[in-house]
Amino acid sequence: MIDFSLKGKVALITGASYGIGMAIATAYSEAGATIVFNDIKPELVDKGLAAYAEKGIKAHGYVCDVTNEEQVNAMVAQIEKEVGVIDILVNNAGIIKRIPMHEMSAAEFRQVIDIDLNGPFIVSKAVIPSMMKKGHGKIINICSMMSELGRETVSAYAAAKGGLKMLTRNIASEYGEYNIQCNGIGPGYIATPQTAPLREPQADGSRHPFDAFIVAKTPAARWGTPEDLMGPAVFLASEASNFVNGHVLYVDGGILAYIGKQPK
Ligand code: NAP
Ligand code: GCO
Repeated sequence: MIDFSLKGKVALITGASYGIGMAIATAYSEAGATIVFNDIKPELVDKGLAAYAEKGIKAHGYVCDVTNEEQVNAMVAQIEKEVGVIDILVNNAGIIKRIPMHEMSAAEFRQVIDIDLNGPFIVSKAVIPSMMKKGHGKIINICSMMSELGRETVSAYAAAKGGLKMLTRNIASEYGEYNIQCNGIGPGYIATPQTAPLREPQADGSRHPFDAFIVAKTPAARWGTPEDLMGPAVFLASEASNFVNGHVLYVDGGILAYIGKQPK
């Protein structure tokens, strides 16, 4: 019997007050897991808790900055006490800054690397010892198209998400023998607040050129939704993927397979 169930598991999804993180947490809850999430702002945690409650999910929310090792260690200890040992970690919290590289300050570059790459290192490091003791664990890093591709203005984000792909492979290499699987999900272009500026209609009501560009670039001919990530995230958190390790599963409607529309 193939086992996609997450019954009895405790899942921590970082930055999951809304967006992709919330969709993944909702899927995990539907598959039977107990949901724990954090966010950097208390008001977002409250908003997240209310949104989960509305869906009938009893989530546990914590205020914690993923770049702050002390806060992360304290949160993980508190979760272990109040909810249980974390079986599944999804490193979802992330930011993007769209600034041409020659105009970007080193401080701005560092901030993106800090949240999108150092954060997953810090949170993974905090949960791995208990996973090793328990004899199993799943770590899922939310990567990006930018783990593979570059584009104008996203140098820091691409550097961080490319690094996150390699951190994924390294965690898989280092802890596979403890029955810990670490994989990535590489979402394509997903309609969330993070990408809202790329979809904003023009002053004359016409489509944002980037919006039209993405639809043309995606064989599925549409933006993804957070719900598109639910099935792949459950697969990578479940026993069904126990021999999948160090892989990045791109959920991109086919973008990475496609050379682009040929000129008419
Ligand atoms: P989002 O809407 O911006 O959500 C990210 C969440 O992380 C927010 O709640 C954010 O809080 C939180 N966060 C930011 N910094 C944090 C910190 N230091 N500590 C804890 N939480 C923090 O993003 P999303 O679009 O749902 O994306 C989620 C993940 O998927 C990100 O890693 C993103 O890079 C990745 N991704 C997104 C897409 C896409 O097309 N949307 C595609 C590929 C990958 P604030 O609201 O306060 O910033
Ligand atoms: C951008 C986008 C992206 C996506 C995503 C793609 O400005 O190009 O925000 O980078 O959000 O990560 O997978």
